[in-house]
Amino acid sequence: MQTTLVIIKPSGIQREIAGEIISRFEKKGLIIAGMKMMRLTEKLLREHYAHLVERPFFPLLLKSMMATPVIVMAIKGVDAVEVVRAITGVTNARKALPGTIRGDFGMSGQENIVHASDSPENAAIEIARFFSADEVFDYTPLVLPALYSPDELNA
Ligand code: FUP
Repeated sequence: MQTTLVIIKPSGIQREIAGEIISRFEKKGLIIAGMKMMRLTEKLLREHYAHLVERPFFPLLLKSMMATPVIVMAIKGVDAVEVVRAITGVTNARKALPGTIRGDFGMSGQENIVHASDSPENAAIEIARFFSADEVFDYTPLVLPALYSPDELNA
C-alpha cells in the first residue's frame, strides 16, 4: 500500500468543509493513518513549495497557506497517490471536474481547498516533512476484506 499526504488548506478550513473532505476519503475506502492540525511556517512552506519559490505568486501563496492552521493527513491505500489526486482534481478549481473536491468546492487556482502529493517519491518526502514517525499509525481496519481482493492486498 502507499501512503500519501493531504493538506486541508486554510481555504478548506475557512469554508468549514474539513469534515466533508475527510468523509470523502473515508467513504472511498482510504485509510487515515495520521491526522493533526498545525500552523505552517514560512520555512516549511519554502521547502514544501520549493518548485514555486521563484514564481511571482509565491508571496501570495505563502500568505494564503499561513492564513489559518491547516489539517494534515497521511492517507493510505493501494495506489493511494493516484487515487487521492483523482479525488482532489486539477490545480485550478475552476477547471476541476464536478465530483472532485476542488471541482465541487472551489473557484480559485490558489484557494483550492486541498493539497495532495503528486508522486510516490514526493509522498514519502512530504509525509516525513509533516509527520514524525510516531504520528503515522499502522493498523488494520476490519473493513479491509470488503475493500480489496486478497491478490490486490498482497501485490
Ligand atoms: P498542485 O500539485 O495541484 O497543488 O499544484 P502545484 O504544485 O503546481 O501548485 C501548488 C499550489 O500553488 C497550488 F495549489 C496553488 C498555488 N498556485 C498558484 O497560486 N498559482 C498558480 O498559478 C499555480 C499554483
